[in-house]
Amino acid sequence: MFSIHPRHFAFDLDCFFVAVERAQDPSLNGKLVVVGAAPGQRGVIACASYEARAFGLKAGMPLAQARRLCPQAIFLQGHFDRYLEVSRDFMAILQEYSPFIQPMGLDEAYLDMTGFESLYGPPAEVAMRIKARVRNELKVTVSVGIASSKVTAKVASDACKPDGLLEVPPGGDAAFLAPRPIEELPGVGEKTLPTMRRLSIHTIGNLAATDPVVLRCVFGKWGDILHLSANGIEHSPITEAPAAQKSISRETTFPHDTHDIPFIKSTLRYLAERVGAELRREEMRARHVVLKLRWDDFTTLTRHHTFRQPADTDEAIYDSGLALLLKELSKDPRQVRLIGIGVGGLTPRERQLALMESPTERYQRLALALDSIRDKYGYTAIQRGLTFALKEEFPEEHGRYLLATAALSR
Ligand code: TTP
Ligand code: MG
Repeated sequence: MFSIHPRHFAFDLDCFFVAVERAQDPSLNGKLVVVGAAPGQRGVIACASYEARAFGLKAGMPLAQARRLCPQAIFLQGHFDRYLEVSRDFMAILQEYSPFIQPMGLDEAYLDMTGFESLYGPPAEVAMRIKARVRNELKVTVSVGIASSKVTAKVASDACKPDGLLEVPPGGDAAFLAPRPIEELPGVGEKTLPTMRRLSIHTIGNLAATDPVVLRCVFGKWGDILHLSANGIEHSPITEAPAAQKSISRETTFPHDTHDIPFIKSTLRYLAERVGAELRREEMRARHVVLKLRWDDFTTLTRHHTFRQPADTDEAIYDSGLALLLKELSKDPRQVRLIGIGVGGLTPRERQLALMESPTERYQRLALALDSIRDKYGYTAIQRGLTFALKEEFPEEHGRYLLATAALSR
């Protein structure tokens, strides 16, 4: 028998707002970049690049002071919509790996992966895969800490920034935390720090060794939590499964506006297969399909089709999406800028009691077989002829196509 060790992952995107700006404008790489407000405007720093942090710039600092300290920095107003989009896509990736997710703001989340080893392999390996997906799909980097408690995982993810991965082995939490400065412990901020100093608590180990009765006297109930945290003991497990998902969708903006029907069809097929794969992974069926199109003038439309019976095959999703697409393309000469396909009205998949295997069931078995091959070897390991056209348009990496914009959205 083997025992199951708690494995909590803490994810935190590196230098989030600046990273998103750099993904859009690579000429900002390596430069002193501050996201706060446009030149001449008042406000505080939201995010300073690591290069700018070396000059003492940090989040919360008034921009006027930042300009004095570092006049050569590039000050950007930022694109909050885009940060929200990346954040949503980031959480969507994490959610694919465990339903036990606890988002902490836009760029940070805990994931409970306890007991998932038989499914994904060693925790550090799945962390590497998630890091690669975030890099490829979102063009930003994420640091990951893995440990038996969320607090230790968080300290580990901060300690390995940027683009790091640090796993504290099961049972190693207290020893990992002990020598680290007390201010690295989440919850110990500018307010608590002077009190800690008065109590001669300088390292997390000092806090762990302090009598909890003393801590309770000084910090009240919070003292107990601090004591458990310092010892690397979990006090608030991630037990909340997110509310049932109501829809699954994938969309992408084309590298250039197009009315090339075979190419649009291939892209639709690819997106439909990705939607189908997720639908089956969630063990759900869908009642309807939604097609989304954005024309070159940015007008957007959605069209729905309801299945006679809930479906989960790529064929059902694609065929309905295609019918809706061809109808629109035949009557509208505009170029397509974006295409998306989604499914809704999700209902759990239950076993059917049919005595004879219907064509639908054969498709279902085929889809499940394809999914398991792709889970192992990537999307491009096995393809239908129709999506081959994508090879010429989109680069391929780690067994999937890199679409011009993230193909992940819900
Ligand atoms: P953080 O994760 O605290 O910082 P960061 O991602 O910029 O850098 P790090 O690599 O150290 O994680 O915050 C995430 C984003 O939240 C940050 O990019 C901008 C925004 N933010 C603010 O708008 N105001 C703030 O005071 C802070 C701390 C962050
Ligand atoms: Mg961050």
